[in-house]
Amino acid sequence: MYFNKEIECMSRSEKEALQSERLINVVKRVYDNVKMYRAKMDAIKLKPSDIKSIKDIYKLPYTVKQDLRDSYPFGMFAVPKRDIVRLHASSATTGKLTVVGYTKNDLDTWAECDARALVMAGATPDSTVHVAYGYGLFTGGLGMHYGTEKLGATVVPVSSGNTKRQLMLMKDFEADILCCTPSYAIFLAEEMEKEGYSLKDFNLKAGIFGAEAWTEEMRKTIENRLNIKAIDIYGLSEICGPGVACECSEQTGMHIQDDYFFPEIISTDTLEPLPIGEEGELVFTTLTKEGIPLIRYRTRDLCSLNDTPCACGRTSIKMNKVFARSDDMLIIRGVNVFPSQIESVLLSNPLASPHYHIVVDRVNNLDVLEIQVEMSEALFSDEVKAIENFKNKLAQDMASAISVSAKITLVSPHSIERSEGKAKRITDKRFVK
Ligand code: DLL
Repeated sequence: MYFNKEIECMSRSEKEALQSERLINVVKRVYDNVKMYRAKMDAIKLKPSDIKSIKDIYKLPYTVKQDLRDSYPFGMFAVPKRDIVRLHASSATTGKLTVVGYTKNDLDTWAECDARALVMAGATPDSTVHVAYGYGLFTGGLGMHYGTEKLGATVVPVSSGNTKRQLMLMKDFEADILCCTPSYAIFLAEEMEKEGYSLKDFNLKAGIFGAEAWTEEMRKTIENRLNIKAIDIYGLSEICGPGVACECSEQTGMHIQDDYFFPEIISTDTLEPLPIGEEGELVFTTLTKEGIPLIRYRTRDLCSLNDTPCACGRTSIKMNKVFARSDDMLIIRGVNVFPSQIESVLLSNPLASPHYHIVVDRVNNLDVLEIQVEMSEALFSDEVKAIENFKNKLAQDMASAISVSAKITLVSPHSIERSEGKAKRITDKRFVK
């Protein structure tokens, strides 16, 4: 089933024609209305008329998060403020927030993306969709909310927090689709057990999980514990929010809504575009956005694209799972380590729980990596020898996967802080001294 078969199954050549027409148009609009783009294009002597098709996209300059910060709050808007009907902003650990503004058409496009995503995950107009992403300046809650309404399904706008009440509502309202971060899905599963529910009490079929990186091993863990299909959804507020891309039931990469968002992968070293299939930084150009159109926006997310035809019949290009943000890559004693590698090793061991925290420090000028892992209840009540064996095995597996030695610290069940939104899995003490 599709939400918009005509677009979702459009031939690649028709899609390319549509992308070309839209790119020509958006480049004209940003040149005429956004000072920063005019300056960037003038600096390289590029005129809007030089962009004749989507193939010319490589001529255009990149946009980075700092551009948005420098133009805080509304400097990159391409329409008068009166045409903006909603603002969102993404949290900043340092510096200013990045603010995005949507026109009525932008909101409609975004809802369309999430309606398509919901159908990909198996939702129908008869579904009840439990939205446990946060509502507010974060785009997760409202994005999935309007997508559900556009599909004509029933939305439960529960937002994040109050887990006991979430479980009660999920059961009583018979939600078949759950939307939240993957880390919160694990927490919900744990709380279900704790509160004495059985999986039979729920009507859940699928979960639409995103907003943070998660591994295939985490997917298996969630699918087993909740007995649902766990679907990956990707997005970022700068581009619109959740729904820029989403998996279908084949779970072989996320279909990018490439009639609206044109993807590229570039090398983080040379910034040159890379061929399909190679890993690098994901870059998006918004083809129809009015409020704050972005040209070749560098997302900092690392992944690869995949254009093998999908068994579901959708023709869009897909993105493979994001394995890291370039900002999250840890360099430990000169070796690049991605948190996702650590998660994969942990969750490949059936005795480990999906709760962990990574601590990096510098002791006597040497980087030290510690991985705090929660023991499962079964392991916790096991003999000391079994616990020792588990710890040694984990340390060995970790060293061969990430090529640096890590200190494994086993902690008691439920001692690592649970997250209701994006999980914070890393403390890097090296840069806070
Ligand atoms: O996290 C939007 C969203 C909400 C996506 C709900 C999916 C579901 P931001 O707060 O702007 O927006 O954060 C965007 O989160 O650049 C990625 O680093 C990360 N991210 C989002 N989805 C995924 C995913 C929302 N499926 C940033 N896998 C992005 C890996 C993801 N990382």
